[in-house]
Amino acid sequence: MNKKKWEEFLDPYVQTVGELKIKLRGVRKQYQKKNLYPPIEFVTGRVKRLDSIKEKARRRGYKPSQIIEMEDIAGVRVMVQFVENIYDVLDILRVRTDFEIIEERDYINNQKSSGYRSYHVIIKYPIDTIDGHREVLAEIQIRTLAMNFWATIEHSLNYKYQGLIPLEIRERLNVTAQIAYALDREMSSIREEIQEAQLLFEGESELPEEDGKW
Ligand code: 0O2
Ligand code: 0O2
Repeated sequence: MNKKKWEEFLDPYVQTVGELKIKLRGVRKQYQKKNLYPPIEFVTGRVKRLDSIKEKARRRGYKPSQIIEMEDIAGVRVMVQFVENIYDVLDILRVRTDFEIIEERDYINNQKSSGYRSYHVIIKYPIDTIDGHREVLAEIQIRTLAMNFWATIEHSLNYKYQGLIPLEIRERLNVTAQIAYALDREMSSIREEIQEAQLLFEGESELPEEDGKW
């Protein structure tokens, strides 16, 4: 495929990521407006890089026509403060009617051997373009801030060492994965205390000024 064809192929995925980011950020805003604790901390998204798509297609032995079967070309990441919030976000996703969940991968209870933890939800997302209606696959990753910190660092190291991280660093990464897990557990144990404090803080900062000026 030439550059223009790839761009055309990726356009629906760009649209999907954009729409999902707006919708999920909207969920956070709705909680804030009601002065409720938002289970979503922040949302990011990306369309998979071309070299990464090609590498994965090669690894999986895909023919060009099978690339649309790849689940994570469109990817959205939902960061949460506490492990419990991952399940709140899942509850929110499961009742939505604007996409269909086709698979869930629980790397929270089934941590990967690398130490990676996250909850992945694969969806079929309908989009309308001037070429008509179609459905694209997208992956929503839900993780705590601690899981995100660890995964971001590990991802950069994997990139640097092209998947062959030296043993000593790998061992240290395993230790940090355990520490991130312990941090999540400790934070969960004082969750109610923290949430109450955050709501008080948010509530105060959002009080309108008397005359709308500083
Ligand atoms: P605010 O007011 O900063 O919260 P875009 O789609 O253009 O808005 P883009 O290019 O996708 O954003 O950026 P990216 O890198 O995906 O980041 C999206 C949002 O996540 C931004 O918020 C960042 O501030 C927020 N973000 C990224 N990393 C962190 C983090 O470590 N902690 C927190 N709390 N937020 C983070 P917005 O939407 O610009 O608004
Ligand atoms: P990118 O484009 O760099 O973000 P596979 O890709 O075949 O290994 P699979 O089974 O297709 O994995 O899908 P999976 O595991 O549900 O999701 C793959 C994505 O999950 C990865 O995207 C990462 O974002 C994340 N991920 C999975 N395992 C790990 C891990 O051990 N460490 C880190 N840091 N992230 C992981 P890519 O491939 O990195 O794509």
